[in-house]
Amino acid sequence: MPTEPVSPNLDIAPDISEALESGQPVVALESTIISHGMPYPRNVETALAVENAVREGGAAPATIAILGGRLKVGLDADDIRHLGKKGSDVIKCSRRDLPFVVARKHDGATTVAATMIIAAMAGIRVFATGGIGGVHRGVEQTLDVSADLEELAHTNVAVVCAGIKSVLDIGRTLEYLETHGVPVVGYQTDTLPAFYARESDFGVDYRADTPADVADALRSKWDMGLDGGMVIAVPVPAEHALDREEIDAVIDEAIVEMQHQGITGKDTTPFLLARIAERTGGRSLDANIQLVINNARVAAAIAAA
Ligand code: PSU
Ligand code: MN
Repeated sequence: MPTEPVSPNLDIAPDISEALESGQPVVALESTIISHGMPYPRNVETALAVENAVREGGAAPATIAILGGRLKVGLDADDIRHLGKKGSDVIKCSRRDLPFVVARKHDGATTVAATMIIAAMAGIRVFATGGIGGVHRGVEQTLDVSADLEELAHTNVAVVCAGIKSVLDIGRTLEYLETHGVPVVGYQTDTLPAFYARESDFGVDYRADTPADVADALRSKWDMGLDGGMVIAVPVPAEHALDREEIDAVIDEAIVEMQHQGITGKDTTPFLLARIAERTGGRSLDANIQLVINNARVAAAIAAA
């Protein structure tokens, strides 16, 4: 297994370092989904429920964030409440934000990219979230490509998510991942899930039906020295899925509104998530919560395998 440079600013919670030292399964969880991805107090309830789902799956949950400039691996409930209450007053941190947030001893919520970096430092290989960033629609004008993709290209952490949201340009996101050698795996599906909806118009590179199947491929990848992550795409449970045409129409409207308001850069994903939740009367938020909990269960099983 690869080793990563370890920062002097890294704090691993005692239960997590014990689990890692004794070879017990650990699942990393991100914090931008708490502060920027969902409204208070459901963000806090969800983060705690996701940790429980990991525990029920037989793994230790390590929620990751930056508190007072320390890279925290494993938060307690008070830390999670703090991030959930502060919401978008916490700095959304991707790779480029880490130097200043750490040096200035600020609080930061970690995106998929930053969570992968810190998880890798701690030696955690499996990470569960809702959605990853990708190539945005309109990339021809904006060049908006999430740093999450670049991190997946280099950092040795598997990301269990609910596929790729149609907020993004799904086809171009897949092309980018292919170029960078990141396998996109359908968990018990041949079709790439589209977050709120169980299906997109795209297939996956490989289908895996069991946690062991995924774990074997990860081991093989890293044993060969092929650095980088893997996307494990899990469809939202059928009873919580939204209708594809309906959600796509809502997303189209939200994107037009975002362009009118001149929202760009790191504010785009939080804006779109909030607007979509508003326009669906909260149904997108319900789906989002259920899919993250489901991903946490799958990630725990992969980590155990
Ligand atoms: N997708 C979601 N919820 C989220 C995010 C994405 O459904 O909370 C967050 C994740 O933290 C992801 C980040 O890493 O947004 C991507 O932001 P950007 O597109 O600015 O890279
Ligand atoms: Mn972006």
